[in-house]
Amino acid sequence: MTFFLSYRLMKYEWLLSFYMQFKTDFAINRFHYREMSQKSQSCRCQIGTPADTFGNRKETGKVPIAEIYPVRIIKPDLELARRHIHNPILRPADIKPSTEGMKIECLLNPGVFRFENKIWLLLRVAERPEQTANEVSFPVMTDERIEIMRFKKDDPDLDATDPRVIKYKGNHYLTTLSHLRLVCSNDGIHFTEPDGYAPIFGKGEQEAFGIEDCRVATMAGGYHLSYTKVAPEGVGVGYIFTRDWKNFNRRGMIFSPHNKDCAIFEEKIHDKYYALHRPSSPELGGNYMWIAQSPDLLHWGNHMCIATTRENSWDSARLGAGAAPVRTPEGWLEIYHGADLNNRYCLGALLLDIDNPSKVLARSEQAIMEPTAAYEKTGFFGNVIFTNGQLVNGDTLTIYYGASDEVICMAECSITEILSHLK
Ligand code: MAN
Repeated sequence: MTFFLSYRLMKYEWLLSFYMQFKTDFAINRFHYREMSQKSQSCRCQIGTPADTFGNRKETGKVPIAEIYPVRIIKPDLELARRHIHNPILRPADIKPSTEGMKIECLLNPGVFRFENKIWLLLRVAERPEQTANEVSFPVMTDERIEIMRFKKDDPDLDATDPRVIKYKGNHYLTTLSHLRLVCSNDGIHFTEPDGYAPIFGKGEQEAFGIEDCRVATMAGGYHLSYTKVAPEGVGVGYIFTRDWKNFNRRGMIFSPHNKDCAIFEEKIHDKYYALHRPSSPELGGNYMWIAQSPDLLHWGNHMCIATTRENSWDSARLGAGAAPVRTPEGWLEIYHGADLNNRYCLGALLLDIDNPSKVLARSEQAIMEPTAAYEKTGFFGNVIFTNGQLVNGDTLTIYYGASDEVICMAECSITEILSHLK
């Protein structure tokens, strides 16, 4: 239930979207790199509802009241990330649907790793049946089979104002079902699906609503996958181990609901494994980043909260880890996402003590990347930059990210530059 509360805030927004889009564009252009202190320069600029994201904007029938929260952006992002000119590097049309009758609506938030001298992405692929004028339909997994649920659009019990969630008579469903798909590349930009590597689908009741946002930690001996398991009973973190990407050892849920955004460190510290994770405690506390230790990657303890949301900031509503932290001479560098009350997702950085990563040495005040490109502002769920995969090559950090919950993009940063901004 708590999982769905997080979706509550962004309904009823599309009415003001054109006006707010104009305001945001205007603010960014006019005050770029300058101090801004006006209210409401940031807003959710999602254009539309589930039905209209792909072109049928007039069919919603409901004219909701906008809930746009005033958020003060003190300064625009630090402009530390250089977006690739070929962005988006992957779109839904570039990948084949997993099953006949399904349409890929979104490619999102890939895990990233090197394997057999290539760069690989483990994409989150979100599918549903082609939508029709009168019905909302979406898939769920039942007994390892995909079942399609359908509701009439004019059913008064249906609330489909959030592109990601369907609410019906007190029950919540996802509009799409996600699985994980492998693509690989020689240059990190042009990706294709290799033969012989099967998609990874949700399995069992705990993954009835799919599997999402998989981090890949590469350590001697293999690849450690931590991903979001989505079910009507709750959202938790699953763990899978593989050496060859053909045989998978599924080890079940390692962080129970409500929890997600689990990034496993790629080396042990004082003989213990470490992971960042994001439990949600909506009544007391919030959507904060925690750290935990484990002797074996399956049993986690010694939990500590290391970063909370910050009022009036780009990360005022929730935050969560990106990929595995990067070892640097100054400490562990973690690129994380933060969202404000309007569900605008940006990236920032944390620096953690190298010997005791529960100690935060520094945290970026401004975002290091925020949605400014057209493909980051508008899409299935606009104003989103979300990462859970990256590569390190010397001083270059290559960040792969989902933009607007619809397309895959890439940007590069200098680790030294990020560290110097954290001082
Ligand atoms: C959540 C997750 C992500 C998604 C963002 C933005 O944090 O479900 O997968 O990209 O929301 O919608």
